[in-house]
Amino acid sequence: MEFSELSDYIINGRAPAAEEWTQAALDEGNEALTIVNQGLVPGMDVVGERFKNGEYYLPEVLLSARAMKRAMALLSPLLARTEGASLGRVVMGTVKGDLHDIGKNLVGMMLEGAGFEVINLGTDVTPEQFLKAVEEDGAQLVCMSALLTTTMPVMKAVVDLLEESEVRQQVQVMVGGAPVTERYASDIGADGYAPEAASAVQTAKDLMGVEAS
Ligand code: B1M
Repeated sequence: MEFSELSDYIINGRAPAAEEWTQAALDEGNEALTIVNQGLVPGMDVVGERFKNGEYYLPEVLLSARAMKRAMALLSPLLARTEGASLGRVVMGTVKGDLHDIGKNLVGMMLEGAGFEVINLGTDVTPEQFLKAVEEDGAQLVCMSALLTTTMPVMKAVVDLLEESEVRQQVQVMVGGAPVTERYASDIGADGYAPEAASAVQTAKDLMGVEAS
C-alpha cells in the first residue's frame, strides 16, 4: 500500500475511502503512528498549502478535516496506552476563539500513548475554563494549542490567570500550534514549546521530570 493514496484521500476529502484505507493498512500490520506521519499529516499539509494559495476554500478544507478525523478515530485507540501508571495529569485545549483541533487531538493521543492522563477540554477554551480544570482535576501540565495568530494572545492570558490564581507553581505550561514559536512561548512565560506531536511528548516528559525511555 502506498501512503500517498491515503494523503490523496485526505486532500480530496474522501472520508469513507480514508477510513477504509486506514483499516486495510492496520490489517496489513502497519503501525498507527506510521499511518499518521506518512499518510495523514502530509495530506493535511497539502490542504493547508492549497488553502493558503486560494486553491481551496472552507468547504474543501472541512471535507479534508472530516476525512482526517474518520481515519484518526480508528488510530486513536491504538495510539492510546491503557496499562501502566500515569506519567501525570494533563489538561489540554485549543484556546478561546480558535476551533482548530486536529493537531491538538493528535498531540493528546500521543501523550496518552506515552502514558499521560489527558483531560481534553476541546476547542474555544477560555482562560477561566483552563484554570477551573487545573484546580478541579489537579493537573500538573497545561497544554494549549492555537492555529490562528489572532488567538495566540489567549495563551498569555491563560498564563497570567494561572499566575494571579497562585496555581502557577503547581503546573507546567506547554504551548504549540503552527504559528507558535519557541520565542513566543518564552515571551509569554510558558515553560515549554513543541513544534509537532512527537516532540510534544518529549517536552512533556522533560517538563514533568520523567526519565527518557
Ligand atoms: Co483554518 N486556518 N481557519 N481551518 N486551517 C489555518 C490555520 C491557516 C494557516 C490557513 C491558511 O491561511 N494558510 C489560517 C490561519 C492564518 C493565521 O492566523 N496565521 C486559517 C484560517 C485563516 C482559518 C479561518 C479564519 C478561515 C475563515 O473562516 N476565513 C477559520 C477560523 C475558525 C476558527 O478557528 N475560529 C478557519 C477554519 C478552519 C476549518 C474549520 C475549516 C478547519 C479546522 C477543522 C478542525 O480542526 N476541526 C481548518 C483547517 C483544517 C486549517 C488548515 C488547512 C490545517 C490545520 C490542520 O489541521 N493541520 C490550516 C493550514 C495549515 O496549518 N497549514 C488552517 C494538520 C495538523 C496535524 O497540524 O494543527 O499544525 P497542526 O498541529 C501540529 C503542530 O502545530 C503541533 O503538533 C501538531 C501535530 O504535529 N501542535 C502542537 C498543535 N498543537 C500543539 C500543542 C502543543 C504542541 C504541539 O503543545 C501543547
